[in-house]
Amino acid sequence: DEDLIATPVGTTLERYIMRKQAEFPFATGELSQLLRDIALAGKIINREVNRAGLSDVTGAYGRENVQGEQQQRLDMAAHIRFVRALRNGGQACAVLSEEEEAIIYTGNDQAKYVVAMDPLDGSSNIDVNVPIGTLFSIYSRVTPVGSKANETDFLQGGRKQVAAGYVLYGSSTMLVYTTGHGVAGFTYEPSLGEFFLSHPDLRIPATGTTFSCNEGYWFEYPAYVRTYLENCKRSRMNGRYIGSLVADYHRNLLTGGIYLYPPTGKNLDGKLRLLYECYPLAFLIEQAGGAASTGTEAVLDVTPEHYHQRCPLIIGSAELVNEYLVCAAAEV
Ligand code: AHM
Ligand code: MG
Repeated sequence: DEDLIATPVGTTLERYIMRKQAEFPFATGELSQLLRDIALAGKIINREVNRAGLSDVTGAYGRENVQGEQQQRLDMAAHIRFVRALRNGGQACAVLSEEEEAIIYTGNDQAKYVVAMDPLDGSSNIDVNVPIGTLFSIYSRVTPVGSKANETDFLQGGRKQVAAGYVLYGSSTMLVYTTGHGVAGFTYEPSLGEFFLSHPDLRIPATGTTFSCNEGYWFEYPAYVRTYLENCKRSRMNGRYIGSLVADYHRNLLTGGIYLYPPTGKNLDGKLRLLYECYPLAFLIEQAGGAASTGTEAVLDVTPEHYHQRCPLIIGSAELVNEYLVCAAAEV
């Protein structure tokens, strides 16, 4: 029977990137190569994530393994892998990572791009076998090629991103990205070691029935946030919160819904980081027809001031985000 022997046929990420590049006659291929490097890093991290449960056997991350060597925590290992892949790939001159305070120079001063990333987000979920993700955001540098990159390259603002995306290590591993011409999703076929195009043009439904928020902070939330959440419950929406940003975002992207990390009494800017968590997802959601807001402005319009700055994130189906904004405006 044909179906039984069918292997996944279709467009590989490689072929897709080549095809897209051909649509832009003046493209030099450097961004394409950078995306390939990121995909490779994603595959390597995927391999580590998949055997994370064995870390107790071989020496837990952050502890010594049987050979008495210090094992890296998995999020730190992902950081190292990523930086190495970008350094070897040659297309990024500097990298900003959640795992390190300062920017990291790759030594490729001739390269055109800088990359901000969270190499492994949702680290508290690693030990309990819950989906985790990698987030990335890419800018063309504004400093001259050949010089050392600096903070002006990273603090350009969300609207200046040239590409952004994530890898989700879930029940299957997926790479989702945009270069500002819609959003494409690829699913990893581990036995072939390839990402295949599985979601050619991802669009988020205009509305949905899922809200994702940590209600444990209920008493920390401003009154309008509680009003909004009560409205969600009154209209019998489903509460779904994994506590892994990429996974919560991805589910809502496919089915329609809203993810909220609002301000709390203690953290007026919430918890999530602007440059490598909020900006890339905001770019993706706008490209997918949805919205991302802080409650007062579009996330992509927030002025970046420093590398690890935080930002409230209300993101998902446009109609749901608008309803939140109505609650926020009524409060003032
Ligand atoms: P991390 O970067 O330290 O892993 O934190 C980010 C994670 C997100 O993946 C998730 O959405 C959020 O923190 C959950 O936070 P909380 O436990 O406060 O609900
Ligand atoms: Mg993070």
